[in-house]
Amino acid sequence: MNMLMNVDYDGMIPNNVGLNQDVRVRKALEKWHPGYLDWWQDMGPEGFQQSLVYLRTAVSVDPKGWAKFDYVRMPEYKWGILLAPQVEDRKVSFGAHRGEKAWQEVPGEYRAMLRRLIVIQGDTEPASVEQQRYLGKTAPSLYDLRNLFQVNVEEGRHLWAMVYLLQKYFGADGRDEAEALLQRRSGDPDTPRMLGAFNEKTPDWLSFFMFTYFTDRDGKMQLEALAQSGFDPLSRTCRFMLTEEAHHMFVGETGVTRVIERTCQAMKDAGIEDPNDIEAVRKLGVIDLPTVQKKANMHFSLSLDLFGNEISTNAANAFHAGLKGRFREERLKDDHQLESGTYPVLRLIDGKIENQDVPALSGLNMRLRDDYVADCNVGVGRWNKVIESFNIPFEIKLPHVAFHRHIGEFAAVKADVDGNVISDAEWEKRRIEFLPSDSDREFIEGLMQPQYELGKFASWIAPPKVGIDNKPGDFEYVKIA
Ligand code: BYC
Repeated sequence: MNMLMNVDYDGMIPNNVGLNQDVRVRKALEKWHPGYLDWWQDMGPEGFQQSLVYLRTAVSVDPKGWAKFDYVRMPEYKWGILLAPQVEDRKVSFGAHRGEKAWQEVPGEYRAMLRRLIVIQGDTEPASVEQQRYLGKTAPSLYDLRNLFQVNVEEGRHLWAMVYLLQKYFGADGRDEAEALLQRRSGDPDTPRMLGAFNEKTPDWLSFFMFTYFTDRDGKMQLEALAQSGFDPLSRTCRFMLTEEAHHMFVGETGVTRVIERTCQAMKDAGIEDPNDIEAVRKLGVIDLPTVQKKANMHFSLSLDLFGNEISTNAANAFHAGLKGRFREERLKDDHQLESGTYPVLRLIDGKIENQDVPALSGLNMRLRDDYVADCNVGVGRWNKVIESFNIPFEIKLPHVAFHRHIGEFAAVKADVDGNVISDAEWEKRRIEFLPSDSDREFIEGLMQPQYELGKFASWIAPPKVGIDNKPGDFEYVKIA
């Protein structure tokens, strides 16, 4: 099958869902479009709307070649609606309906639950664009500037993806939710975004890399779980979104790697052996490793909150209904119904952190979170390999899951990075040992000076190993207007 043939690329909304024949949905989306563009102008990348950016645009859903690269002004980006190809005879693969035909329409009894999942997913996409909107002003290179904008336009496309599902399958209330997605604002005290981590600031580029490493990886896990959905249009949408998501995590992982590499190189050149000699390292115009660790602590703990509560009836119901599965459900060897059986969950029991076996269905948020932590550790291992290659005695470690939490049982206590419960007073005293302090923030802020010269990079970050789309090091990724 030639999947390219199914994509209508010339209309106002490129798509492979037959919008041309679907007049009602097309009209609804065309009506939503101007509001989206207003939102993009108001809340999208500040100061670069007229610049020409070397971006990839999804033009097909063929895994072998789905994107084309070209210069685009961001407001003219083609935000298309692309679903992974329909799998013939796809079945619901878990929950009470396991083995039944996957649904092409919303099952009435699950309508509210499904809408909630889609709205929460949709809400995170524009939120991240809002959080990152000032970063262009301090980009460490044109390469990084382009990557930021690539991530931003694709998060915009992911919003379109969720809005399509709302408009197509949820009638008037779907339309209202689609509007509301353009009204909420990250960090706004009156109309905040729905999940905590998406109301935090992304104040500097190290935070941006940590966000794309840790928070986009939550995105990956949640999308993987929704890609299992028995509601086929949601599954197909998420499967295609995951193709784009991989680049976002690449930006995060390689971004942090390049920061670490530059720091280690500068330390070596200056003959500094002690990674904790923060003052000496900072004088070199690079970010000391303990501060990198604190940023990781911050973004990892905020991202853990996105997995919800330890014990979750919502998660149990969504699995039972066949709407949200587990990570790589099809590879797991059990009955895929989980009506019996348990899962070990770290809980707060009488003030102590202990493992407890809970009904497998109730522990699903934590199961996904455990898979997430394992996935996070893979890249952390690669960061440590870089440090090791310079013979510097320092290891980046992910903090304990009880550390710095705002959602779930551990929100009730203060814990150090090793998971020891500590008093409020001790927490206040040691907080800056674990999380960036005002002076850490000021130092990083001071380093964040834009570097827009062709092929040049800011002092605190190494160049990438290879260019985007195999372009040479001095390629003009953004023609700043
Ligand atoms: N903040 O039963 P529980 C991405 C609420 S990131 C605020 O544990 P559940 C991206 C919860 O709503 C992926 N409130 O919840 C990354 C519930 O309230 P109600 C985004 C929270 O449903 C980077 C109550 O607490 N996608 O794509 O099992 C850039 C009870 O909680 C939070 C999804 O998240 C929180 N953190 O789990 C761009 C997928 N956590 O409704 C994009 C869809 C919980 O009872 N969402 N609450 O009043 C879900 O699967 C689930 O809703 C959650 C929460 C995992 C978020």
